[in-house]
Formats: sequence, C-alpha cells, structure tokens
Amino acid sequence: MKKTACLAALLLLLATVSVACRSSAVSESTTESTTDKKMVTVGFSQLGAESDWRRTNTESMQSALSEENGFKLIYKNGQQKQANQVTALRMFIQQEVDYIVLAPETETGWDFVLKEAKDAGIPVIIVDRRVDVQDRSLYTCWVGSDFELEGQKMTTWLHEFTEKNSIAPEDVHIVNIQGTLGSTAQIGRTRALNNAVRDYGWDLLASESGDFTEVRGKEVMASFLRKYDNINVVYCENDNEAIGAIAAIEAAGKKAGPDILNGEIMVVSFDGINKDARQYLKEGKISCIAECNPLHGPRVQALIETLERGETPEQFNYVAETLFSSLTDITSITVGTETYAVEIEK
Ligand code: GZL
Repeated sequence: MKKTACLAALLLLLATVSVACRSSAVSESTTESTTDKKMVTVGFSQLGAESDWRRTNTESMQSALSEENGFKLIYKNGQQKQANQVTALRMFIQQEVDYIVLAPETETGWDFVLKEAKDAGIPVIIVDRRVDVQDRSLYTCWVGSDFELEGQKMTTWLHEFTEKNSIAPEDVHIVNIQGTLGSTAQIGRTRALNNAVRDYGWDLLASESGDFTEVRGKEVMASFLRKYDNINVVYCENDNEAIGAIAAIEAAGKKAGPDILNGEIMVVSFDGINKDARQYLKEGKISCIAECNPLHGPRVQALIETLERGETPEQFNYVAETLFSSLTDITSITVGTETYAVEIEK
C-alpha cells in the first residue's frame, strides 16, 4: 500500500514539474515571439479632417502603421489647431513612443516642441506639409508633394489652353481660392500662380483663403461673384473648394466650363481624390486637376523600417504626380526641362 502511495506521489510530482516546465516554455516562447515581434510604437499627429484628401491620408497611415505590420499607432486629430498638435507631441514624448509622425497644419511654430522630441531621443518624421525650422536636424525626414511644381504644372496647362484657343492673356480674369494660409500646399500653389500671372500677363482679380473646405470655397466664390462680373477662371487650391465654388457659380446662374470667351467660368483644382470632383472633370465643370497624392502610409512605413534597420533614409522624399483633364487637346506639358503627360478623363 505504502509503495503504491509513494509511486502515486512521485508520479504527481513528475506531472507537476513537467507542466511547470511546459508553461514556462510556453511563456518563454510567448515572450520570445513577443520579443521577435517588437511592436514599433508611433505617435501620429494629424492636422485635421478638413478634406477628402486629409481623410484619405489618415486612412492610408492607419492601414500601413497597423498591428499586423508590427506597429502600435497612437493617432491624434489636431482639428486644424497647431496648439492641439503641440499638445499631442508632448503626450507622445511622455509616452516615450519610438517615433513621432507629424502632419503639420502650417509651417512655423514647431522649433520648441521638436527640440523637446530630439532631446528625448525620439526621431520625428514630417508628412505632407513642411515645417520651417532653424535647425533641420530637428526632424529625421519628410515625405510629401512638391506643391509649387503642382502649381507650375497647372499654370503651364492653363497657358497652353489660352495659346491653343487664341485667348489673349489680358482676357484671362482669374481669382484664387487659396488653401489654409501658411500651409506648404497653399504657399507653393499660390506662389506658382502669382509667378504665372507676372510671366504671362493674366489679370489676377483677387485671392482669398477657402481653408481647403467646400463650405468656405462656396462662400469665397459667392463673394467674388458679387464683387467682379468678369471672372472667367477660378484657381481652387483643392477639390473641396472647387466643389463649393461650382455650387456658388451655378447659384449665381452662371456655368462652370472651358468656353471662357463665351461666358463660362473655367474651374481648375488640386488633389484628384474627391469622387464628385472627378465626376465634374468628366462633365467638364472642372477642366483640369493637378494630382496631389495622399497615400503616404506605405511611404512612412518604409521610412520607419529603414530607420529600424539602422539605415539613414533621404531627408526629403518627393512623390511623383500627374495632371488630369477632360480637354483632349493638351496631352502633355513641360515645366523647366521636365515633360509631364496629362491623363485625359472623358
Ligand atoms: C496637400 C494637403 C492639402 C490638400 C488639401 O498635400 O496638405 O491639404 O491639397 C488638404 O485637400 O486639405
């Protein structure tokens, strides 16, 4: 009897030890697999949700910087206020994230908080618009568009249009519905237009910010129409403004279209993301859209993965972009020494 009891006790002891080993092995392997899958924590400060472009950009970032891709993403929407973005960056620093990604509302006012991130040893990646800081080592790299080039492509296309249709420069009466003042997209697109007005001799009647939104685009266009009776071109610095402007044009009993010597008002725009804008392009209500690509998620993911490998990425990473138009007689434009195809959409 005693022998049996000893044997049973021994077997129970062995069973207990083997379970303990297995569970520690499991926990080690789990620990090991967790160690293998070191999640990279990213604090992403997005400027807002003002446009289709912005919402598409946010979706792109969230799907690229996902758990299955090895990221823990902390997303903060700044609601178009730099102060909110500064607060978010300070929170990311407190949380000791591995990387900060910043999509800045406007270019200035970032030196102090970026210095805090640098002092905390957290690399910062700037996405989309730029930051204007004294010390460029305050951020590791930037990825986005060449906004002035977007504007140069658009104004070159407009110049080609006037040449092909024998429209004298002094007969081009243009208004600019600008983007958010002080944002890199607005600065670049506005600079390109102002330089074209100077170089080609167009009549620039007025410029005012529509803040990249449809509501403000409509309000600004309505006010322009009340003030000027000779507008025949509207340069909208994004699609949402263009949709608002067309609503105002039609509410005023006028027609958006390319026949500008016979009373139509040509609308040109930037982005190419908004479905309504692309439909307007097919219908001829918008004559040309300069692409501004929002799909920066995979690009930022690649930059972080480069840094994770201990390699150094380029500091400035530009995205290639095109022009879309429904007018078939301009199939390419040349800016400087570069020629760009125009994608015709009918
Ligand atoms: C451009 C981006 C601009 C878009 C707008 O990269 O910053 O902001 O053109 C968006 O649609 O609101």
